[in-house]
Amino acid sequence: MKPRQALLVLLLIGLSPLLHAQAKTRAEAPKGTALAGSISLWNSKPSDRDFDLAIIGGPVAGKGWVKSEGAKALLEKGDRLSLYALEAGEIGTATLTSGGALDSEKPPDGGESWGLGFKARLTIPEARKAPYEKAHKLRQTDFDNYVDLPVLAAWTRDGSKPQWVSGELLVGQRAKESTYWEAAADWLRTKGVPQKDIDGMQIKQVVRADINRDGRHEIFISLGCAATWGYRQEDLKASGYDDETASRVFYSYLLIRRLRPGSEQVETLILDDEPWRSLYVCGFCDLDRDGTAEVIVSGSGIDWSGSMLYHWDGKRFQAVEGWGGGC
Ligand SMILES: [Ca+2]
Ligand SMILES: [Ca+2]
Repeated sequence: MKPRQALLVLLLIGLSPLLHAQAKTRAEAPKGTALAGSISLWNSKPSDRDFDLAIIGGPVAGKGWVKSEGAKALLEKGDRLSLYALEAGEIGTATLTSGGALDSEKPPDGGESWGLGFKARLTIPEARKAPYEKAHKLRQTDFDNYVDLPVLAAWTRDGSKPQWVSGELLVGQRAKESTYWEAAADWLRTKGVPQKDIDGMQIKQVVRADINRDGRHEIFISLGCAATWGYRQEDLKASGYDDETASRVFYSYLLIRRLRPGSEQVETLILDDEPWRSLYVCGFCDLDRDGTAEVIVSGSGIDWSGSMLYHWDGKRFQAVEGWGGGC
């Protein structure tokens, strides 16, 4: 072997771990870098003022799924995000008017996640005003025409259009009963919830969408017991329930009902089962472009209000959790 050839071989041997590491990183990296967040429009006109925009997180090439601090470094003042209402489609843009701020240096509960918030100015172009008004009207409640319109915000690093997927709000704020009630009640029975507590179930939201584009709908059902957690705790104590029974009486779920892919069998997947909070679908967007849209949700509960997303890892939905701010 000539000296130059030997040098080349040595060089390649020296580089091989690096080349291998790079190949491995690329294979594991999501296909795009993108982030999702949410804004809640509480009875406000978009031009009224700056809004609080909560960023949850998203896939980052070479890093996998990031949240809060990892997402903070990607966005800066002046960046624009696309805004989507569940069924109305793109309604406009949010332009960041501040840098990102974490709700706290350390999560107050010692957990892993903390909230990332920005201020944003919203722009609804003339051509999108009609869909925006339609979405706004759909969220009007019987309570003094109060409106709570959750809006999905999406950003891609390469500037491409976010892969938003439309949903259909089947049961929302005005719903009193639902054709999904029986299906949910059947499912609660399998969980051992006593009948008298099933009778008090509330279906809070039902959303239909085809998030994996196989031509079949996934149905998202948010349900819970009618009474609030605090009230029921005292109620149960007075009634002498033991802990095990109490755990079945308090319930709050975000479920997916769907036909198992490649089968005609109905299956129920649990996205969230924390009894102390209620989660609602805010929108769908395929951030990592793997063909299945992520589910962006928002909600509130005891000492908690925030937004999260779920991504499909091929076997189950994995949560990326944020807290505080947003809708
Ligand atoms: Ca589907
Ligand atoms: Ca995806």
